[in-house]
Amino acid sequence: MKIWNEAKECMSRDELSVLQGERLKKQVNYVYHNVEYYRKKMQKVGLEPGDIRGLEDLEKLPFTTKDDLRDTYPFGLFAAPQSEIVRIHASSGTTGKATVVGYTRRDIEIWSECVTRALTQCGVGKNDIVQVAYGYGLFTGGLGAHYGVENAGATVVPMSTGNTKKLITMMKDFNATAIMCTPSYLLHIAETLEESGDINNIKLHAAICGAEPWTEKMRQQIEEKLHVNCFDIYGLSEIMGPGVACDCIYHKGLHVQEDHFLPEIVSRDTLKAIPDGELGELVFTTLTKEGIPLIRYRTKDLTSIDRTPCECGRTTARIARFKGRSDDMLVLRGVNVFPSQIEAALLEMDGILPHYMIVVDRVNNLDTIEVQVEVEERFFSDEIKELEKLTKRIEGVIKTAIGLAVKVKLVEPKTLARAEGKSVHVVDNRVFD
Ligand code: DLL
Repeated sequence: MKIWNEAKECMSRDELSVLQGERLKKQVNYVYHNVEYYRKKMQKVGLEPGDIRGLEDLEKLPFTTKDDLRDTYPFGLFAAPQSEIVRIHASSGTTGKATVVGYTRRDIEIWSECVTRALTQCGVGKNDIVQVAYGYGLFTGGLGAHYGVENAGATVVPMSTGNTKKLITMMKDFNATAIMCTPSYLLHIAETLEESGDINNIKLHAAICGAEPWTEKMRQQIEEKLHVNCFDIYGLSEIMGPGVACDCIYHKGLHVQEDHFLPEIVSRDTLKAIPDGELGELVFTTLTKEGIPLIRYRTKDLTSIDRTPCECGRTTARIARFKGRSDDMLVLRGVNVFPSQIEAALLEMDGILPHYMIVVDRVNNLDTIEVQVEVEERFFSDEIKELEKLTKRIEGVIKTAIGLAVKVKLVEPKTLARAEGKSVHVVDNRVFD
């Protein structure tokens, strides 16, 4: 099977380490001289660019977290001047402030190449018609996938999200051969196709799914229902967007584009490197980024790494399917949500008590969100109509805050369990193994 960039994807591990070491030195030098925040951060621990002589010095560098991006909102971590930035993307933040990232033209070219490499891994090339049904806009999914498909020479159909009927009509009429969307949305599409009796009238052979946690079982269900080969694609806006890693036809882990992104797996407790194969937090250092290069960015995503060669011929390290996150960020229908966003929205309202519980479930493969909220006693003596009105109002406020529809259930004071230690605001009933 074709490999898009054999020179980079099949290097010996020794050659790759040399390349990564060189690029790391350059990237550290670049951020030191172009990002004041990083310069100060390095100076604080007594580091100068010359102290980083190769991969062996990586651990000397301080970590970067989402908070660093928030503290420097919106452009404080940008290393390139605005005149070189050709695109901005953003993802949701805890306090209404988004984390903002910027790309130079070269960043976009590298991103496109990474997505093209991923597509090639999935057997998708210029003879394919690919429906991109990730959201287009500030979210990196739609545009990131789109540029990669074009770069592969395939035909892109920029569907975005939100109109399943039209998507299915076009899937049939255009003989689409591949689709890129969240796994839960694809299962919804599959069920809609089953209901309309169209499931055997489609020509898809590949589905490239990601942006949210999912299980091997879901992957198999998609394959069975749609008769496709289904792949897992990973990325995060801070590092690039989709295409940081993707699995191949052997489905034994997601190949990291290691010549551009240097992965580490660290212990959740000590933040020190742990042996390959053990579960820990994934950390990335960008090696070639110009717009917003990040040093040792803590993704909070939990996985393990395998650096042995893959049957597909690629030598790049593979990360295992994600086992969850080490913070409280929820990924709901592909959207990143922090419980504190919901809390802040609730507490703005009159009559709402500071006790709530977010119950997440997966029904028919779609995430459902119920927010149970304690409200003052007086609302329960009012007419049912008043309660309904309040419910709708809260639903509206939460939707504005997180961009997702939720179901609100009002409960009487002292109904929700009180925590004795750290308060618990989320019950996630989804299973991810
Ligand atoms: O979700 C980028 C993306 C778009 C990836 C399309 C794949 C496909 P963010 O919105 O910044 O970026 O969210 C990143 O989503 O840290 C993970 O927690 C989660 N995530 C992304 N891909 C996967 C995956 C995009 N394949 C956050 N499996 C990440 C599990 C994933 N979780």
